[in-house]
Amino acid sequence: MKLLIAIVQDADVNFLVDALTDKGYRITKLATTGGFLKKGNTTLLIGVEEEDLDEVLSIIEKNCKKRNTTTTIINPTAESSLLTNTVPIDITVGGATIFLIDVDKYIQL
Ligand code: 2BA
Repeated sequence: MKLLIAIVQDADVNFLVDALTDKGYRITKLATTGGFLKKGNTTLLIGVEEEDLDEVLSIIEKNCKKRNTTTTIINPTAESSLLTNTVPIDITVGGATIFLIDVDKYIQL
């Protein structure tokens, strides 16, 4: 068994969770915050048998969209870090960031 940790955008999560649970996959949903944007996102823990991994990854890919957003960062060329020295940058968020971990044991008591 593998533990798939998927960080997805809040806008995608309801469709994704429905698509996965409709297929019988079990999910734990955590409310999380991205370190860079400091905005809410969602982390899903999905325990999945190896033979189902490709299907789960494909469902995630279908339901998680890339989106462009703008944020501001401190201008690296500015001499001080005052707020007036911030510059806007365009970034693309998503579709999904996925960590795949081998599970030693899966126990339900
Ligand atoms: P955030 O940390 O809020 O990052 C949001 C987006 O900002 C990222 O999208 C990326 O496009 C950009 N970004 C992040 N760090 C950056 C940096 N140092 N310089 C320039 N741009 C930067 P994604 O890559 O799609 O990541 C979406 C969310 O997935 C992240 O939200 C974070 O919560 C998580 N994540 C991504 N990579 C991770 C990692 N290696 N470890 C832990 N969490 C990760």
